[in-house]
Amino acid sequence: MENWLIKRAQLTPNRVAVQEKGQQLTFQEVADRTKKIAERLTVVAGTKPRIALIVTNTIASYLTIMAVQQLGKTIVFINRRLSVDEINYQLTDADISLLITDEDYQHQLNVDKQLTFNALSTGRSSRLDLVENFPDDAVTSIMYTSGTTGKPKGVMQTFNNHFFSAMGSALNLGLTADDAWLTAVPIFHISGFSILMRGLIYGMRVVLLPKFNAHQANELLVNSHITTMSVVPVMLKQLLNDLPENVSYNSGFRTMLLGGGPTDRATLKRAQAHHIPIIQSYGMTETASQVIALDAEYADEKLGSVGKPLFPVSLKIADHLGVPVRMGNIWIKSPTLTTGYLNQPNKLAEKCHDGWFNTEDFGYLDDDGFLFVQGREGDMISSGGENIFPDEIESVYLKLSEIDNIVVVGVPDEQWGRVPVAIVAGSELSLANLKAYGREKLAHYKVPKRFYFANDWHRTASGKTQRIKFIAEITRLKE
Ligand code: S0N
Ligand code: AMP
Ligand code: MG
Ligand code: MG
Repeated sequence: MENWLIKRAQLTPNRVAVQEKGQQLTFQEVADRTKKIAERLTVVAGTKPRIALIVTNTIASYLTIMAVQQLGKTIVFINRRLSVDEINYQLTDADISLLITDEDYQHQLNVDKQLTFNALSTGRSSRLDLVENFPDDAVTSIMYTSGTTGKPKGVMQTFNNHFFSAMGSALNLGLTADDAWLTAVPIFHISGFSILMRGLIYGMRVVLLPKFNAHQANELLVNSHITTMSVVPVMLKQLLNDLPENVSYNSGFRTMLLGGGPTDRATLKRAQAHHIPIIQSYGMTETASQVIALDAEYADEKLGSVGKPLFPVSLKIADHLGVPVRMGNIWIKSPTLTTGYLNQPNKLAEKCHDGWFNTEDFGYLDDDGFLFVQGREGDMISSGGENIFPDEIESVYLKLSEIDNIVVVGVPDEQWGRVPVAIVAGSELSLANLKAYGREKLAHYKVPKRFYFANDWHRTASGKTQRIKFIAEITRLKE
């Protein structure tokens, strides 16, 4: 395909591409500024094929993302909430020599060069011919996800993945020339980055919110022309709590795209009472965002369902081996499916069978073919749209000499959906130390919200911790 940004600037040069607070840029302006940043990057980027970014939802971040694409290099998105150790692991795995961050990011990391976005607007630059094409199968972005076993894996996303994702979404949600998509989900996650790619492909205005704040978002949704917004369940709840009874969103608002984790029916009902047009969706980093979504027509009738596969996508419910069953794993076949995990050539194949990808989520289809998600295989905890794997937390804590045993489980939480709590055994354990250690070594949202001290440790005959017994006991243990 032709270079999307150049193509866009040719087709609709004067349309607004991106907006943040009072500032906005047209597609032509984005193309011009991006070229300048890319020319500066040619001097500092070095020869490695990938550049890492720690971004917030700002125009400076947006332009740098565009510039890395224009250089023909792969963007490695780093979740800014991670601890220094966690980030260094990803920088090493992705073989990064240049990391670009905003001014607010204060940590020094294991890279040859760490620059700020602002530093790219000055300094020596070199003339550059921008890439002519965005090759279909070139990897343009990488985002890390954790798993039940081992360290986080870099999910590789190609131009083709993003293109088909944008197409599938448009064919479901529709598209008009005056669409404007409010982007409060982080652009380092696929929930946010997919909006930037849709913006380029559709010629659509992207409105960036640097920090999610329900009141501020509601003000924009009520008083300005926003047609669409992406949210995870915790954001929707906060928006509903902040929205007065008799106030509704601007008349052009047509889609609240909800995904990233399960939503309770009470919240969906509250949204209906406020006449917020919710589109429930289901997707993941590996599928370059939503692959299943509920058509607005069925919002009432199929409340609680995440809908049907988007036009380019196929779905089946099957057992581990891919044999269809009534209730079981959710399997997806889609042109948006990742081409693989960085440095782990066999990992994707292990999850695939006959071209189908096993999401490791559970679900069933009702008689009309609507998907209901029932949960997830293994121990993953979904907290406010971030995935947490107990294994990762346990192995970090086991490095502490005071800890003999630890088990981390997810418990329901009114705000975040689920949160991790830990049951520990050891000597001279102090709650304050355990918390402080976690906050240093782990992303804050992964630090167990509560610690319970156990006297007896449940093991199987072979010596394995019996997680299930601890879950049953959790309410009886002493904090
Ligand atoms: C909800 C968010 C915005 C909350 O963050 P906030 O308010 O900025 O928090 P802070 O002020 O920084 O911190 C306050 C305290 O809260 C803790 N905290 C923050 N986040 C979490 C969390 N998730 N869980 C638990 N605790 C959290 C902080 O640690 C801090 O605590 P203390 O005071 O103790 O230090 C933020 O969490 C957020 O942005 N969440 C959304 C992330 C997201 O987008 N996930 C989706 C990932 N999945 C996908 O992208 C696939 C699906 C998809 O593409 C999609 C999803 C949604 C909509 C559309 C799509 C699509 O298909 O297009
Ligand atoms: P991530 O890998 O961060 O993109 O998270 C994707 C995971 O979030 C999926 O595999 C599901 O477990 C979960 N998820 C996403 N959307 C939904 C939804 N609508 N309902 C329930 N779980 C969801
Ligand atoms: Mg994730
Ligand atoms: Mg130890």
